[in-house]
Amino acid sequence: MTRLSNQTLSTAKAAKPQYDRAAVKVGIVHLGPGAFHRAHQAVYTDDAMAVSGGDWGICGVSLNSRGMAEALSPQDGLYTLTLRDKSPSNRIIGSVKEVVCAKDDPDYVLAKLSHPDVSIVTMTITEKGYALLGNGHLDVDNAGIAKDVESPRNPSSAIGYLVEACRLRRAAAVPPLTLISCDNLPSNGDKLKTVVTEFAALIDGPLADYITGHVRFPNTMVDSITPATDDGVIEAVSVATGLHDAAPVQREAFSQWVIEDNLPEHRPDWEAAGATVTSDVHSFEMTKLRILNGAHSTLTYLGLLAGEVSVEDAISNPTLRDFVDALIPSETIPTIEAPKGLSLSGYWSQIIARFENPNIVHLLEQISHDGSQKIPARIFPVIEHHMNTGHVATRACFVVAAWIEFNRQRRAAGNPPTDGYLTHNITLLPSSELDAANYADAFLKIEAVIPKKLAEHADVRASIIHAAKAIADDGVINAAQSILNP
Ligand code: CS2
Repeated sequence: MTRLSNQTLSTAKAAKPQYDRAAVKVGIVHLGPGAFHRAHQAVYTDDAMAVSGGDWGICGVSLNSRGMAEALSPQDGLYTLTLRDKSPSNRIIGSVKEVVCAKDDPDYVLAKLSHPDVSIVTMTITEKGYALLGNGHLDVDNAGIAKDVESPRNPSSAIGYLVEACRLRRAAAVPPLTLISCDNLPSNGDKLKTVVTEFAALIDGPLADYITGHVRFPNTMVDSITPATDDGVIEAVSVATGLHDAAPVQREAFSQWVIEDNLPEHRPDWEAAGATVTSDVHSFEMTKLRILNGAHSTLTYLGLLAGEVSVEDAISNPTLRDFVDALIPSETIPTIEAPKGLSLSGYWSQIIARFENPNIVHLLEQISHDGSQKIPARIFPVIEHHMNTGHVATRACFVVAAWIEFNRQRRAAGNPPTDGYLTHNITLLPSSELDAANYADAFLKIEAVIPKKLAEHADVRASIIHAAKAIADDGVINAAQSILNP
């Protein structure tokens, strides 16, 4: 079958970029051009160029894997966005102009990052890409960071590249960058600023001052459910569009991007594409992380322990649904300061409907990865909030227990690890031969992951250990039912 590319684009049976793509220059570098970026920020940029123009082509940079460059280079960066909702639709996105693998050509990547046409770097490098310690500081012992601090002119980590790009721009008097984190972390821009400046301070004090004073780090909230692309999606896209696309992306129709109003004047017209620019990004991000992502992690660990496969399966399981629909209103929502005018119970109802979308198969396995980087943003703050008012959030504690028990059972069964941070800290991991209660007890001592205050709270600790034992002894469904109806 004919492949999607510049040459064949006109024959695609799908919506096409509505601007002169050939004339557009690269103005954005994106680190981590996986499915989420291409289904989200790249679509906003595509729409922004269609409405208001501008040289906002994207150069996607994969730090390690060649897969995306190999898939998209023969397609001139073009790919299909397939929206899976009541009325499915296909659209070719043109904003990504090129994709490169940094390992293959680091000089090219640094030249792009320091080019005067480029003024914005966006990134989806996942929670672990920030190399943050539980205490909010840069993990200088992280292997990638330690190597880049040793040899900062030849970076290989995302943070190393960003710092070197800032150095090159400062030295050549090229205007400073705006660095936009699009990962699911609370205060993602502030966290990015911390790790970038702490790294710079280790190698060059004045560079750290320049970054603090001149580089912008807006906080953002990103949202759109984007399951990984599989063969079924590739096949369906080729049937629908008449062209073979090796790297299409699928997502739900819903999409939201809230960006802190700390953007430069010269930038894509993302608002015209539906993004919200506001001073109040914090409440949006807290709402989304604790409700949507918190519910995702809940359904994931409980669901996988119960033998469910997808988010839709899990939300259709009566006990899991009752559990998450009790947890969010009773324990999560009371901890959130809602964005002005937003009803949190209405927001939660919409999310249940999104999870029920029958046109999307979102694998729990995908969401289960890197729990040690996700649970601290999604569930711990709920437990801590209630601790501060003298209560134990038993349902949220149950989610932590399910995550720990999932981890124990997976390891005991000899499955390969899917949590990079835990693997990195393997020496601290308790033996998976321990029984559930002793494993949970030992797991709660991993200081880099579990906040001390939480781990040392006798009632919270007891609640988590009790739940882990109940899950192991009675099965997750019975255990969840007894938490719901004590
Ligand atoms: C999910 C998110 O994989 C996960 O951890 O919770 O990717 C989620 O689908 C997105 O944040 C939705 O915007």
